[in-house]
Amino acid sequence: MDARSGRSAEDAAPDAERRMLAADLRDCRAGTLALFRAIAPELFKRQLHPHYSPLGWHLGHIAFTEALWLLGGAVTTPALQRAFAVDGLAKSARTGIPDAGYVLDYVGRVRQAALVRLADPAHAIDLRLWRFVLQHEAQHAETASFLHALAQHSAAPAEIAPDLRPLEFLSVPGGLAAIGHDGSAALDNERDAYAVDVRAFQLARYPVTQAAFAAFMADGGYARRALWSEEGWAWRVAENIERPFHWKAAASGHPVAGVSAYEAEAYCRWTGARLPSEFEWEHAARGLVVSAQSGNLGGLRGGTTAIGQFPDGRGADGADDLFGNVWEWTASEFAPYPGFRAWPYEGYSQAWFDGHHRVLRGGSWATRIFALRRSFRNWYVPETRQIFAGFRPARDL
Ligand code: AVJ
Ligand code: FE
Repeated sequence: MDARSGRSAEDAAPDAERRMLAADLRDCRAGTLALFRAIAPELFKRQLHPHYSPLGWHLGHIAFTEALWLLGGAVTTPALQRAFAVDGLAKSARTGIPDAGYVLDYVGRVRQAALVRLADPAHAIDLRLWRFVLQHEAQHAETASFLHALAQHSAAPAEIAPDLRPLEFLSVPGGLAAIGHDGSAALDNERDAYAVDVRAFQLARYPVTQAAFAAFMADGGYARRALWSEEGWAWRVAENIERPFHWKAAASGHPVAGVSAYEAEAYCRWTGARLPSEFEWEHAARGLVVSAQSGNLGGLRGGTTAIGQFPDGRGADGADDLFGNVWEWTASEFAPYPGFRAWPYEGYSQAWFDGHHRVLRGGSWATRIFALRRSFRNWYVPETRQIFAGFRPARDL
């Protein structure tokens, strides 16, 4: 609501770009607040896993980042900076953040100040920066979604009947693949857009289902050393991993979720395949534009859905579920594209071009559509399995 005119942010926005931005900001924020309303108060400051900050930290960090880039740091006090800046409190000390009510008030005051600027035609806005902040919020909201799932996680093994049928593979023609994106929503790691020569290959039509993964497990996949990389086996043994993290009952036709890149690769070796490169994945998604119809997206369905439900999201070669449902591990290391320039700060992407991070593509059921496109790159270390990630194999032709 524009305090002066009393009109909604969209109506108050002086031009179409700002109106669209105002609408996306409102939608994103509504999703973020709905998520935090569903979180039990005692979870707000609790560290649920040593690798991740408490849920409440992500909410405060969303506001801190918005104030930093859109308000020049206004509204944020030194104490709030210390609490919610990435280089503020150590992760383990983030249980000491302010109470939920105080954080929610901070979030609201930052947004109010931002909307005043958005509604003011005299205030020039950097569309790319505002879209960065929007996507930043959406990404932390997805992190809060998987942390919330982690808090409700039950270790009870679900009985999933193995599907022994061979996977369906599609042929993807080779050629010059259009990689990356230069539009105002593009993040620094998607630039500069360029062409990559991709050889013809085969790609599984669907992400691997729980039932198909159960066949790997039933055949001793977790115990067979030969199926695992050196690193993967050492990790599997050290962490005593025996099944996917988000392994859920009565969902055999859903994509397997909560597997690491190591588990994905072991399955691929078991079936005589491999993970696709991120460029092969982007090529298979050529021509697709993300919309609410292209996949299970936006947290609208509260979890994964059975494969093959979104024909509007079908790729040119017939691949389904490319967008949403589960992120898809690729064989690609997170690395810069030619012409890469760190923006808006080095810590966003550049810090993670360290040879230890893998690219994931396609978004999950919790990913917001304005924080996803076929060129969008997510990245995590290969042993990560709390995120909503699965995979689909590829084969050389
Ligand atoms: C791309 C999701 C791995 O959460 O660390 C958010 C995105 N970067 N704030 C992350 C991000 C800075 C990043 N991921
Ligand atoms: Fe962040």
